[in-house]
Amino acid sequence: MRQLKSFISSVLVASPVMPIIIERIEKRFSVVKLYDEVDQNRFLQENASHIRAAVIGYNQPFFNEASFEKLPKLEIISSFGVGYDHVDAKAAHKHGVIVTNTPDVLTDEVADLALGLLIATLRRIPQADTYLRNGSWLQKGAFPLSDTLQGKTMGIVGFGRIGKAIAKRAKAFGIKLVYHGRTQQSGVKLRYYANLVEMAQAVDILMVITPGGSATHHLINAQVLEALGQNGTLINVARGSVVDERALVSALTSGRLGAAGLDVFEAEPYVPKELAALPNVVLLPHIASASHHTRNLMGKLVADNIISWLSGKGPKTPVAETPYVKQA
Ligand code: NAP
Ligand code: 8YV
Repeated sequence: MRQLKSFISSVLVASPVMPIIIERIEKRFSVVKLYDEVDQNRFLQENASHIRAAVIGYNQPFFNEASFEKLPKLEIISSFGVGYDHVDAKAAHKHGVIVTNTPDVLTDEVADLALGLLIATLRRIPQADTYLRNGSWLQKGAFPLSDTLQGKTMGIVGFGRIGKAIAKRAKAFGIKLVYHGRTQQSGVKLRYYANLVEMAQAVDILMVITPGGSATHHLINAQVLEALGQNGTLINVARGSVVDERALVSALTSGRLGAAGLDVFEAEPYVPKELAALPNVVLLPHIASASHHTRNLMGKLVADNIISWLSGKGPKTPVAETPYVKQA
């Protein structure tokens, strides 16, 4: 069993992450890769006294109440991605641990993809590509006419950083916009709907971009999908948990909902085969932030949160549940 030197502050990496993160931290601090250890529990027991910081990737539910008990010297968890529903941030706060995420650096990339997915879904771009490649254009003639962006009203569910960046782009396409969130935002001129079902009734498109977690679990349920209706389109770039997937499959299969474009799913990377078999959906493997440019910025911010903290300068982007209070 490898024993770390006692005077070193170590950064724990629970599961594989982008190399740029480790390379950046390793220049200043000692990094321990838990995933390389055969007996991980024993390794943690023997080295817990040196581990002050941890890096965690998306959807790696390592940090819960039990892991905080195992790491009494832990001060900060730097999580990859803006969404951090895979980390129990309230438990972290209780144990005096700061959690950081990667806001802002991915906002434009995700908003670009959301618009791309919307256009692909309405104009059936992937289906048209398949139609050409499989010889249907030659055999059957022109691809069937599609739906349009023109004259549409879109309701944004979650009008935060990314929601606003999506709105900016959608406005340029001439789409009318309204929004829903838990509270009406001052200074926002768009119509606000406190009631999601009422908004779904009033729009052609629902664009979902809230955080995941228990507060938004199945926010888009059968009633909301019913209200969106047979000519309605659902786009989800938030978290799979926000949409009741069974209700969605049922609405799409029966024709009670027009179409859907999905970047996220309830049990990733599993995607229900009923969804994959439908002709009126566009499915993406959680790629909204997945460009070299943006993922590198996210990785750099993950590392910089740790470096800044261990250098005594505080975290760069702490989440709301674990605010940083500078010691006097
Ligand atoms: P943000 O700035 O915090 O915005 C989140 C918005 O959601 C806020 O306007 C908030 O408004 C609203 N909201 C929160 N809880 C809600 C609830 N229970 N019901 C209705 N609205 C609620 O976050 P962001 O940077 O825009 O990111 C949003 C989310 O997008 C992330 O948390 C992540 O899950 C997802 N995301 C996905 C990808 C991807 O690859 N597909 C990439 C990046 C982000 P109120 O507080 O007023 O309710
Ligand atoms: C990433 C995301 O795809 O930031 C988020 O919340 O969902 C995405 O940017 C995710 O972190 C997976 O690497």
